[in-house]
Amino acid sequence: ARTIRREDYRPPAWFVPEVHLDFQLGAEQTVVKSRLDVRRSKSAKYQEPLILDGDDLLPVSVRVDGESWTDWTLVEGALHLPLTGASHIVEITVEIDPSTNTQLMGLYASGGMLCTQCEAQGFRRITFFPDRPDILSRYTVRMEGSKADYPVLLCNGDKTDAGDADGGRHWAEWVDPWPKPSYLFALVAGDLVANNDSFTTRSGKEVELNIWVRDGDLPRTGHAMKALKDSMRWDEQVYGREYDLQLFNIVAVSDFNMGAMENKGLNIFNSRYILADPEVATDADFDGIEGVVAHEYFHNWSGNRVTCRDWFQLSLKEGFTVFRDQSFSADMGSQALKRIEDVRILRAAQFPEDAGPLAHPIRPESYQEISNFYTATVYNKGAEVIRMMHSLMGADRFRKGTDLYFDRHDGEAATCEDFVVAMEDGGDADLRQFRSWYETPGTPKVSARLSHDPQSGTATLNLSQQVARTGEKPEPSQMVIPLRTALLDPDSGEHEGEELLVLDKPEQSFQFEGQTEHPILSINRGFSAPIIMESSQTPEELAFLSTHDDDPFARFEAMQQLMTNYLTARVTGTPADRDIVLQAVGAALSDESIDRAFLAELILLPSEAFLGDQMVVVDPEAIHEAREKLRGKIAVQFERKFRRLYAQCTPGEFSLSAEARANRKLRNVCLAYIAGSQADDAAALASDQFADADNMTAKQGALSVLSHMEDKDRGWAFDDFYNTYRDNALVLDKWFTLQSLSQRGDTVKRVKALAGHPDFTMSNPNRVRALYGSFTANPVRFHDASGEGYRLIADMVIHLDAQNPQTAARFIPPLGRWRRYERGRAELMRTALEKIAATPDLSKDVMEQVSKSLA
Ligand code: BAL
Ligand code: ZN
Repeated sequence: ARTIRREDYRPPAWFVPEVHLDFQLGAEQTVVKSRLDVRRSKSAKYQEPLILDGDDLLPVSVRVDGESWTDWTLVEGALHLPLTGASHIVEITVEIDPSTNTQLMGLYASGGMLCTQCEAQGFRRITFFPDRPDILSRYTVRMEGSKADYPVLLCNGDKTDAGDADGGRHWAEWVDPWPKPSYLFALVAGDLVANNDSFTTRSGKEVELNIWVRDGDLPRTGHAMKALKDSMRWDEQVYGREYDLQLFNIVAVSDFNMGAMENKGLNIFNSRYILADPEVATDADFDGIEGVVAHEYFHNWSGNRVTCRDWFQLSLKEGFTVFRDQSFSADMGSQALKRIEDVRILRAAQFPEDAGPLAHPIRPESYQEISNFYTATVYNKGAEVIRMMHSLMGADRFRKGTDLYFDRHDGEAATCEDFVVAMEDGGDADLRQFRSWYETPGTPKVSARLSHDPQSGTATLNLSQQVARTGEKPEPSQMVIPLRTALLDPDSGEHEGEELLVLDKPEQSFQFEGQTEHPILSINRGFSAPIIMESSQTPEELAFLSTHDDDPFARFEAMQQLMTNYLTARVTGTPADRDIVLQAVGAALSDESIDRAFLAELILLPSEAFLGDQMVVVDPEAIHEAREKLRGKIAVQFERKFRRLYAQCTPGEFSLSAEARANRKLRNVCLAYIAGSQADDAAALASDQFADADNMTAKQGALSVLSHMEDKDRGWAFDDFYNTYRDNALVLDKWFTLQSLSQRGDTVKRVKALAGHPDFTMSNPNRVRALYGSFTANPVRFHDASGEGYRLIADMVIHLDAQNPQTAARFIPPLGRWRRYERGRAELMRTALEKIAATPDLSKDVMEQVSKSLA
């Protein structure tokens, strides 16, 4: 496959200021007629042909300036037209078949409706077009289809006209006044009902809001609607951004590769990020909806009004928008809990990516298939980079920077560099060296050593940074690393204020006067930089921080580090002090002042995957054993405490209040610990919770605990769950997920059996992720020493690739990290990758990931 490089960017030779599209819709055949007003760029070389991208298209007819036109060629799917004038009208007709579009890119059928997904390069599967984000066009769309099958016809912008047509058909015309790139085009035709509401913007404009779903789903749209209105208000207050159309539509779709899509005025969502009520959705599901609704809404400015010049700039809109949605969710709920969650995701998804064969900078230098770069690096590390700018500049200057960015680039396709320059100009900042975050892959490591001179009362903090060497850059860059730091009094835990230390050299020291005693170092508070901190803190210091630090994230982090140090030592057979871990957990459990949701986070052990990431050579079984042993010990030691807390957290009337949610969360954590103590009544306790639950958080928590138990204990609950929710696809996904995550020795066999279950289908990405994605997130079973898990995933990828390459390629990274594992597993993982690589007709998506993983 061809490699596309950032440095090869060339401005377009032709622009398309106006587009008219006419859709004659049908599930098996849709006729698309386009009328493009094309203008040669003044800077384009004379006689550059007009090149219109196409993927799997054949022109039925081509006309130029009203005349039939046969002088065209197809080159790698694209239509080349040798045109000589400065402007032309090009009219093209194509026919497409949405019903056989299993890639879910372009126009496809899902559950009786027709919908689109165009980002990144799906529009070229609908019609011939210069399908690149720096071509901004005004779209006028006429769509016509069967009134019975598609009573609702939606497109971007505002509906300008509608009417009936012959043969039981009807039509609608939509105009989007805002010029946009083709990846933001969207169309939906289906039998849908709307949750209809409105929002008045700060300048007094009334916006109609609709969330479109299938008939029975209407009662589950309230939370998404609230999230939408909260987002609209928040973006006005925090970024000064107002909505810019009369209408904002959201449509929920069952079959969707991504979480959702920010098409102008017509967001299309994976239904899992819209539909919720307490019976079917967990508290985490509610949060996911709030975050994704906000994310897509925020794209209206960071992505749509200011878009990307090319796909190398993807983090321009994604990193920034993730930062915006994270800040929003923190403002709606708890800053501390949100930060813990965000860092957990970063460490689970991004750090491993950055340490493996698919590492790339947040602004990649090259790609073969852009779909492979919708990564945790571009999104989540991208958000961390914006967050660091926010920390370095402070909220006011940051806002001045973003104001200038939106003003200066409104209606343009911009670059990451444009963003940084606007932040510098608007926020009066010098980000010269900071730019290395955009070009450097790998997670920087920072080591911190604090020494103390009692004579002078001076504490000295020695910091150094190490950036991973990579093939692409000869010299590692020095990063600008903002570290929120405090020195805690070793007796009281108090401090005289936090400082923002900026590490921007290979080595640096910072002095603190007036320290009569050796203070305790609290560094990278709030996870102010996305780095790996290597501080040689003693278990005593970590335990101290875990009880005394006034920064909740730092407190959580200290406990995690304490547990991690103990566990990694045990895995490698090094002696380590368990009592101090137990004491720290005990102290947390006895601390009456801690919020219950925070306590639940504080006493959770680091995940097996995270522990593996800390090891030089990963042995998943040894990690599992060590972790289970500590879990069992904590459970037994504090069993009475867990039981008391469990009883105290017994829910009253269901509510989404912070307090009720905290109770549900801590109750589930306690239940898991009680089960970990091997108590005789654990199965009964979990079964009772399952049977009595009036909400999915409690139900899923109980089922998760049962999932690891024997059939006699768990069987009935899984059957009951299945029979109750078999008609609700999103809940049934949980049924698959929980079985895939079971630690039981027969999980691989069970996953194989479930693949043959009548409710399993490879054509629904949510279902595929529920069964197989969850399985790869179950380290001890996916990494079964037999290699059975690897073969299962390899065979599934080969099968899925023929149907949906984008989703198939997402399963390569878990195998791609083979070099990190002990020799036996590494060999088996590599063999699985080689089997995939040897498959004929692999997609570009899978091929790129596999070949990079084997290189
Ligand atoms: N733009 C793709 C989906 C999202 O990040 O919102
Ligand atoms: Zn996004």
